[in-house]
Amino acid sequence: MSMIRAFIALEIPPALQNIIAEHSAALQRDIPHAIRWVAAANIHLTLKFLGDTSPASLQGLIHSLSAVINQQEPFQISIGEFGLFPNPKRPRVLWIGIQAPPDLDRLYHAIETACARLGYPAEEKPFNPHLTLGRVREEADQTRLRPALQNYQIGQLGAIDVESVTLFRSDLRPQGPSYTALAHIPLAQLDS
Ligand code: 2AM
Repeated sequence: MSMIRAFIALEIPPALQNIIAEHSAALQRDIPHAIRWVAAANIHLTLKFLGDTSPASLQGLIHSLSAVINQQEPFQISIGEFGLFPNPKRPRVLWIGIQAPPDLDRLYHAIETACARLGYPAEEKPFNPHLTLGRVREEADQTRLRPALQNYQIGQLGAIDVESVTLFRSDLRPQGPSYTALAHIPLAQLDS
């Protein structure tokens, strides 16, 4: 049975994806060819990269995730400001930051623990929530890239109500990855 490349993420509403894409397009005019940009519809906040997962294990995975995600109350996050991995001197990944209450960290750790119980390797790096905008090409001229990124101000872009977590399937294709939502797992329902 062929494996599914899976990951768990928060979806970004299309209106915000489009605002982000406008910034990518503006930067692209300044630094053409330097960055492989993430398609607007593919921008998300990764919580856990699972990698190869057997289709037979998906129902169990969704069940275990639901049990912990259902315990968390909805919350709001804001997005804005640039960041660079691993450092601004030699950037490899360009991202937009997340401003979030401790709820996001709690959600992340609950998912990490549920996945560890199912045998997925624990993440070694500390959680650094971000939205990847693009990845710097090997051949990019860093002397042009750095000032362009440092001079471009992105500011605050908006807020997102986090009410569910999405399990995604990723299919790698020559023209770029294709992401398909396999399940939307809701946070706790608030009494109205
Ligand atoms: P990102 O959030 O930094 O972009 C789907 O591949 C998502 O899982 C990507 O958005 C990616 O990171 C994240 N991811 C984390 N670890 C990964 C890995 N080892 N291989 C591929 N993607 C990974």
